[in-house]
Amino acid sequence: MRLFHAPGSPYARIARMAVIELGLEDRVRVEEATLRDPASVLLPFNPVGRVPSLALDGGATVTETTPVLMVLDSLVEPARRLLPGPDRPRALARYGRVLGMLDGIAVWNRELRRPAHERSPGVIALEAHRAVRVADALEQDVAAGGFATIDAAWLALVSVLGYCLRRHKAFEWRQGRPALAALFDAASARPSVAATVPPEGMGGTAPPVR
Ligand SMILES: N[C@@H](CCC(=O)N[C@@H](CS)C(=O)NCC(=O)O)C(=O)O
Repeated sequence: MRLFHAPGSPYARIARMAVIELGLEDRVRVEEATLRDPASVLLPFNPVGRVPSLALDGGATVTETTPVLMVLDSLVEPARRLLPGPDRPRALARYGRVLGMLDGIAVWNRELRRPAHERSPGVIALEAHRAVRVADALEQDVAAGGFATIDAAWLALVSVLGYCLRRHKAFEWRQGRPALAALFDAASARPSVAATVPPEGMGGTAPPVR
């Protein structure tokens, strides 16, 4: 099967890390696709045109991070799976919380990429507050021992934090959040994390939010 990704995508990074964590490199070919491009190799597989997209050998293409993780998980034995089930409500809550933070940061980032006169200060302020609020809650959770297992929530957390360091530089999450910083630094040496670091993007023009 083929996993389409873009090197800067934090969603696709979750799927790419999952391939490595699950030991599926021999079964899943990871291929780069261009985004927002009518000539993208992805479009014949997925008219949505977003990554991650997983083209299965049988012809179906699964898109959106969580369904992609469901397929990858199905390829390994239950004990090794990354997505928490409803029998692990705290882990599931963590995964949803981090995905929600990532969705908000993606909106914030998209707003900052518009020409200055097209940006919405209201949207930027809303998303900045959301990111601070969730990051503060995650800091407390990690300090209390949360995110100790390498699962989908952990992958999503590492991906969103790395995205902010490398690409969405408007949010300096490390400031005042030592538990998140320690988790991220420890994670960085892990092969799935080290092999998927996004390329550096440009910083914003506004002072960063903490
Ligand atoms: N909700 C989707 C979000 C995926 C997403 O927004 N991917 C971005 C890259 S970070 C994308 O492919 N954008 C291209 C586009 O919007 O056309 C998921 O969970 O996978």
